[in-house]
Amino acid sequence: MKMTFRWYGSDMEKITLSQIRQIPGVSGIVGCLMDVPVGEVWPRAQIAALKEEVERSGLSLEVIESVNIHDDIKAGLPSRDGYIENYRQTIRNLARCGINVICYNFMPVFDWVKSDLDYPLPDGSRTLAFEREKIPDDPEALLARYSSGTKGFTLPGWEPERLAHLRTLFDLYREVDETRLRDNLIYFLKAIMPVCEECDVRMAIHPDDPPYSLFGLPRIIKNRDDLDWLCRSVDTVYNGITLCTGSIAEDPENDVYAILEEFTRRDRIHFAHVRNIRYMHPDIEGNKDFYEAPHLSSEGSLDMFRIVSALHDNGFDGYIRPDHGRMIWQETGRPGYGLFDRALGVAYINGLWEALDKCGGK
Ligand code: DNO
Ligand code: MN
Repeated sequence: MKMTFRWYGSDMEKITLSQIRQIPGVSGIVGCLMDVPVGEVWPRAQIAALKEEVERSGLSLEVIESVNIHDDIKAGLPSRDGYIENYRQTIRNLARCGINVICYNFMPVFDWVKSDLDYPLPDGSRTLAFEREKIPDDPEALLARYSSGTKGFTLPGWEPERLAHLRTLFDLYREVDETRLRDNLIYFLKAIMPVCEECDVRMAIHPDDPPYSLFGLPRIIKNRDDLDWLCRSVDTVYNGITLCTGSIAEDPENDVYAILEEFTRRDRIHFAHVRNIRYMHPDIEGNKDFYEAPHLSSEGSLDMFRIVSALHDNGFDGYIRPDHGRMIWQETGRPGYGLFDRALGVAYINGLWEALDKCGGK
């Protein structure tokens, strides 16, 4: 297992590489180029500069999150081939700079959706939360709420220049149901796999967050069967998964432990996002509201020991990162991506891993 930490770049956030370097056990950064518009080729010089900056601080850069997919590819428009060609070139450029894993998602229009970016917990910390009834019917209203709640940060997948045309984006998907979206994902994967094989770069799809439909948009990476379909449809290790425990478990019907075990054994999990969530109303049938809890098992609904064991005991040797953290100790910044709580997450996951290594784990 290689412990990593997501970092948006020195001009995008105030957390520094030297701070990250001081979190025990973190060996690498999960990086990105936030200023390349979706669909364009990531310039090699810019990737190399990022790599150099990260390495100068004693960390490595082997994972990218995310190289986002242009909506024309997801919607299957004729113009997709040009964007796919760009994506292939981006993979080559990343490979030349030593990148092994690319995280991406295939969610139409939006990346993750939450109802609150600043949900207060009894201990005074703030976290991300999802309450179904707080999600407006009109996505424009959600967009307005996000713009005021993000304190000036651009959330990945919520680029203002793209979402300025929200209606047009929604129109693109009018005819795209789950079947069409699946076909479009396979078309994309088949086109890029030869480049991945040649460059030894593993693709790792992030599950839909939340793993069910919102605003009538199709969702195709929601559960065990979807992941199984993905792996079988393009049957190579280069077609892999970012297993995000929080996202998968947002549907309480998903058995996150069994999914981790199965796909680790199948060698398809190249990257793991490890976080805990707490279901708010587990007693109400069908209710899926949750907030993102501290990583510690007793603070949430997931058993983190079982989660880490599922990876450890099945030979996981990919990249791990703590997922979103709460805002604690007066920290302010990008929602979900403070320094302190994520550092606590790293320490805790490392502690579980060490215990498994020393006693009990296979
Ligand atoms: C949230 C993340 C997602 C993830 C993308 C991957 O913080 O887990 O935004 O980066 O969905 O493409
Ligand atoms: Mn995640």
